[in-house]
Amino acid sequence: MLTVYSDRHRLRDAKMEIHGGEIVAPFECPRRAEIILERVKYVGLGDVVEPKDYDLDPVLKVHDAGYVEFLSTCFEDWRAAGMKGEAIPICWPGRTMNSPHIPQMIEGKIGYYALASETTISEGTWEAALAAKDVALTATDHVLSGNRSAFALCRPPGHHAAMDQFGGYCFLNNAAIAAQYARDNGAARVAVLDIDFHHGNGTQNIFSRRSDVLFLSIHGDPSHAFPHFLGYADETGEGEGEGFTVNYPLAPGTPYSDWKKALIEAGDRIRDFAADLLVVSIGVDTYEGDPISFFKLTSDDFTDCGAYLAGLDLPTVFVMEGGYAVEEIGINTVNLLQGFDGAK
Ligand code: SP5
Ligand code: ZN
Repeated sequence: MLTVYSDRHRLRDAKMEIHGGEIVAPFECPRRAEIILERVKYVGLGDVVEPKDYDLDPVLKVHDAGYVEFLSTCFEDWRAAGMKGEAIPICWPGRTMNSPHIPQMIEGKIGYYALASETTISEGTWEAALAAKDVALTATDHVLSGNRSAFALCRPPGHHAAMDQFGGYCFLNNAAIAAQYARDNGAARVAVLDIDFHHGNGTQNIFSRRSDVLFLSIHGDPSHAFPHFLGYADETGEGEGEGFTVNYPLAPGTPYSDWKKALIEAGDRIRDFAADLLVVSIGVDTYEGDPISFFKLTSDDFTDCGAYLAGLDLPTVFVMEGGYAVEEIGINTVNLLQGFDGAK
């Protein structure tokens, strides 16, 4: 399998995250991508290529223009306002102040465009996010041109990024950008299967009103896990999109045997949908050793999952999302990809 990778991910190197009431070093760190790349090379998964450059058009098909403008200027605006640290929201339009006005001052603006406060916008974040979308688009082009699969080693991740909100370590929704790009370049029906531990609230937000993109997510029950406010089983899509959003929230402690039942149900839905192309939001924070999650998958389970996905027999783009057991992230991610390749 081809891997698409860019060194520019290193430009996303935030110094802080709010976790458990403390300021800690971010779980989502540059070493994650380095370790995955090392493992890709070590096992000889396939060629590793740099991404091509794409402009903002594919981004603006799924994200709001004001949001994109905000992301591209946030850090400099923050510094210009005299702020010393990384840009971080402290106040946002919560349930009791749901006004449509977008504040001009960066502290208000960042609150408007944020869905969580653990994630800062640091110097270089925008450049890294742009590179990650190039990685996802290059991998998608590889599959659209007739190859069976490709691995987009994206960093920062994307699936929490909504049409006009960032958070959960995500800024641009790489998987949604890839899915939309596939729609615009020959694939009539695209399925996005999100197997990161966390619900893909951003991807759901982007496609919930559409019937041409099927979104499915297997994740920690939001009643117990981030992102807390989306990902319940009764969210099934809206309007035209009714029936094209499918959520599998699973309980704390879920082992692979139960997780796989949800995977098989999701696979059946993808078959019924008759997708032309599959985008897999691959997170390995479902691993038993993950520091912020609560599923119990083992490293071998990822291999089995990859083999199952190969059985869906679809052109497949893997887009990297989460996984915070950093020392094992390479083994777990590449096991899944090798499981897919081995089952051909
Ligand atoms: C892409 C991705 O995986 N993003 C995840 C963002 C999660 N950020 C908030 C994590 C809060 C974890 N709280 C865990 C409490 C464990 N005792
Ligand atoms: Zn996650």
